[in-house]
Amino acid sequence: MARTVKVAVTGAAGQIGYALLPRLASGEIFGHDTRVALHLLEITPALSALNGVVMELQDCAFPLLDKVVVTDKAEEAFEGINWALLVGSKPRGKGMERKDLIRDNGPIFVGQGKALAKAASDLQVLVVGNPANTNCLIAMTHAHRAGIPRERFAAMTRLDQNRAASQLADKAGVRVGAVTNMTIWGNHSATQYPDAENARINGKPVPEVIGHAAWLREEFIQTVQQRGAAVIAARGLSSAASAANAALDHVMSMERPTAEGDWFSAGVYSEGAYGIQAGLMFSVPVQSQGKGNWSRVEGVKLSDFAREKIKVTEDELKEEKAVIEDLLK
Ligand code: NAX
Repeated sequence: MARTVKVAVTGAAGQIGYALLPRLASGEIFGHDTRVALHLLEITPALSALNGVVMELQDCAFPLLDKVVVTDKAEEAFEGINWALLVGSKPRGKGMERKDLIRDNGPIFVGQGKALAKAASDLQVLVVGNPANTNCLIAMTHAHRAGIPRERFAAMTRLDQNRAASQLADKAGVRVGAVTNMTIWGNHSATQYPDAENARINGKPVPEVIGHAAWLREEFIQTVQQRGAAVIAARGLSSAASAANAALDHVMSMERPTAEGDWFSAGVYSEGAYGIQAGLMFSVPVQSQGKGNWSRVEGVKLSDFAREKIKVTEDELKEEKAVIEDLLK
């Protein structure tokens, strides 16, 4: 047995946690020669529910599941971890504005960002809890002060990528594996821009394969932007299995080299590429060289239409940042 990978999951008693933990422990993510230790963080009132989840994990009898740490203290949860999946945050309540949610959840990521100083030197972080991009910016800012490189942080837009690829495959009548180069630009929110112009189906540009320019520019984009709301309307609960699946896809994409010519989407720190304001966590196309080393894909061609859409989501991220500016100090 080569090694043990330590994975922290926050909000582990929540619905995404429930879908995430068995798959992490099963060996399918880090390989069948790697043990997995789970470091589970919850708020104190949810510890009892979390203990129930841990009982279920025991009852799965996963041969690769190493230690399980259950705690309500971030410093304890993050001790020696290689991966942090920051899922825990409060959901948006009835009548709550996005701004209120940002103010409510932002402080969680100040404390957790600082506590990440306890992690292993190869730490990688994925922020899932909403508003994911801005929460990620907060956590990254505080962790960076403790010496953790900014490029170890990403906000999750993989669910949006998967949703977009699936819509395109359905329209083209192909299997979803035929869709590559799927970029989500910007925020994990209803302003995101899913980029069909640069996506490919069986290696060919999507507009050539699908043809319906109006569908690609209107219905496709809106369907992807509103997919989370559509799932809530149908299920009465927000996406959980697909969100957990996307988080695991992100982890696997970072751990392994990206297939030649392809890329995936992640909300990463902007240094001004593509004219996007520096200092935002902005989803762009990235390629991994494996083991968490990744680079932004440069030179993707953007039409005037794309630039307009990207501006809208950039403006939203600037506004979100302005709302939590004090939490970055
Ligand atoms: P749940 O409400 O089922 O679970 C959240 C859990 O987080 C709860 O158990 C809660 O006790 C815990 N929690 C709250 N504050 C915490 C803290 N300070 N430290 C540790 N744990 C804490 O929500 P769930 O459906 O699991 O969703 C979790 C988050 O993912 C939400 O913010 C949700 O909006 C977000 N999502 C993000 C997605 C993305 O693509 N980036 C998609 C799915 C999902 O909507």
